[in-house]
Amino acid sequence: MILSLVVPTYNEKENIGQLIERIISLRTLIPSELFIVVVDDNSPDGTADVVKRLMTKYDNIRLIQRGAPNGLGSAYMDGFSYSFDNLGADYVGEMDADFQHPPETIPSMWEASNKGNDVVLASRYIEGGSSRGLSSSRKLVSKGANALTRAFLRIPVKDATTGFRIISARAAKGLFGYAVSAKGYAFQVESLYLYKKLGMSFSEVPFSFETRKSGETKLNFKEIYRFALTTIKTGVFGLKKRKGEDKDDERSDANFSRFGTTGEEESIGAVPQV
Ligand SMILES: Nc1nc2c(ncn2[C@@H]2O[C@H](COP(=O)(O)OP(=O)(O)OP(=O)(O)O)[C@@H](O)[C@H]2O)c(=O)[nH]1
Ligand SMILES: [Mg+2]
Repeated sequence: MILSLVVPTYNEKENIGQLIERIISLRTLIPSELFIVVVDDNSPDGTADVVKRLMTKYDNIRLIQRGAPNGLGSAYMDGFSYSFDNLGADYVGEMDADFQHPPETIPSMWEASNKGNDVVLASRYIEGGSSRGLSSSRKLVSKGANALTRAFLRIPVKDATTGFRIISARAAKGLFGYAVSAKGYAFQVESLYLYKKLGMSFSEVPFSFETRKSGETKLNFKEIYRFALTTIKTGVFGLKKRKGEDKDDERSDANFSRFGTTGEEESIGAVPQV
């Protein structure tokens, strides 16, 4: 089984090297071929140089370099696309570069994946999990985002906004057929919504969300606003199938030009819930 962990980075020079070393030290606990795919958006701090240096030491690291910050969603989509096309991945993983997602949780996530779960979420909000790395204001945002997601998208999990995940190829490949958000954190709930509509199985394993080790957050008010709007829109209108190069479609701003298109226009799950 091939697992490809995708790690988006923007100015994570202080974190990414240590993170890669720590993931690699767990290799024997993850009985599979493991790749780490870093998607860097031309970080001015030289994050990519750290990754390049480690690529001379380890043969299972890949680096996708993009021209400018282009959002979390599109970074994951590009990382997934690369993992399927070039590495033959059976599973893809999502994690932050800043140690908020402790690599030591990966083995228990991997175990849950191997029990046949398509979507394995590392969860702060089940027994054994915690969000101690979040400030009280960020806790409020996180709880609010989860409440909004529950109300509008009805996804059967406790932590719908977690960014620490392992997804089966059959689930993640479903994303390429739909107009999911290219930008930002909204991708996380839209993708879960789609997995639910595609009938995928879910599982949550507990983890402790830690404080960012170094560097600065990329979460801002604009992101929170976009997240809320996208969650509500998705709950009400569902997700559109991708229909090619429609420049007027606000959601086709996705930088997914090399992904397949369906030519169809119907939505999935377009059931008004409010
Ligand atoms: N390639 C790429 N990576 C990004 C972009 N935005 C965020 N990231 C990375 O995505 C991960 C999550 O971003 P964070 O800023 O840590 O978001 P967060 O965890 O919600 O915020 P903090 O709690 O403050 O860390 C980090 O590894 C970032 O470097 C982007 O536009 N492009
Ligand atoms: Mg973070």
